[in-house]
Amino acid sequence: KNCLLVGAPVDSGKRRRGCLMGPDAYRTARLGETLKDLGHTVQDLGNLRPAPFEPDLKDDGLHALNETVAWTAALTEAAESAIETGFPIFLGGDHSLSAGTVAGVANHAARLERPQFVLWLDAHTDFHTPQSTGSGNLHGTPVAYFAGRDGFDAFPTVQNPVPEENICMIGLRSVDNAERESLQPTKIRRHDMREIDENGIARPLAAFLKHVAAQNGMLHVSLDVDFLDPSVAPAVGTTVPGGATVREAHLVMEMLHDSALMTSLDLVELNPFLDERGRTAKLMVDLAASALGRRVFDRPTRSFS
Ligand code: DIR
Ligand code: MN
Ligand code: MN
Ligand code: MN
Repeated sequence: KNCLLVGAPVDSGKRRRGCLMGPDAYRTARLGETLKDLGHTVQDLGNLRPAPFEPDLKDDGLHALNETVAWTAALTEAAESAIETGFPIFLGGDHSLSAGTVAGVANHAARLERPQFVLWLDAHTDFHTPQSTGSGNLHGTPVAYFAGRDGFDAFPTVQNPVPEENICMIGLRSVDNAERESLQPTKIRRHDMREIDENGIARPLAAFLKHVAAQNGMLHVSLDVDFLDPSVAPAVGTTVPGGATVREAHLVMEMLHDSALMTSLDLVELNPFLDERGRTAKLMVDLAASALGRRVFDRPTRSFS
């Protein structure tokens, strides 16, 4: 693959600061060199900047709305053009960045007349609207945005919303009441940690990958650090106990590689200010490596269709 590293130091999606250091932490943890060693070509496109915006002077209800809208505009454009030339890996930055990256890659898929799919690996559903959010933190809203829910009038209009049945969430264990009520009637595939405990993580993922393959879809994967258990990934502002183990997360990534379906990737919510000597950054780099072909032994290619 031609891997394009796109730095997205978005730090406006929540009040606790530090995600702006994420892209450089991935570089320091040798993401680029690691992917080159796996045989990929790697281009680091540097860090993006938000479109011009009016400063967010006061924090009433929604935190840093103008800045987050400006990032969404810049990221939509950047994602749409990056995916033309390679496999973009968006280095976050908090999860509000996925409003733009998914909207952008979905525009590209629409031009190719292929359906866009999204795998959301997160403790949270991020299905709030700017009206339903209790925290006012817009990193809790990107799925609602790219799925085309109402209430995002301040944001760029989503040209190609991702259909509900094309979205799969795995790792869920912290869902606010308003999110649960709006999510439950939808066709979004949602797999909470209880289901993973009972059935394992491979089963729901294999079913989703089969669905993507059957429709010749483009697959965007959005990996939130808090998908992982805080004991192995402490560098995130919203830790939730009971998350994915190191092996569960690697298995997801290894299956994604074997499927050959993934077309773009977000690494989000890393807050290096909270890390322990780069340990979380290194785990995220190792997970990206598994998704891009690192393996212990060769295996026969696996078909999910
Ligand atoms: C919470 C936290 N549901 C909120 N969301 C997070 O603020 O809306 N998403 N941390 O990743
Ligand atoms: Mn998230
Ligand atoms: Mn989360
Ligand atoms: Mn949330």
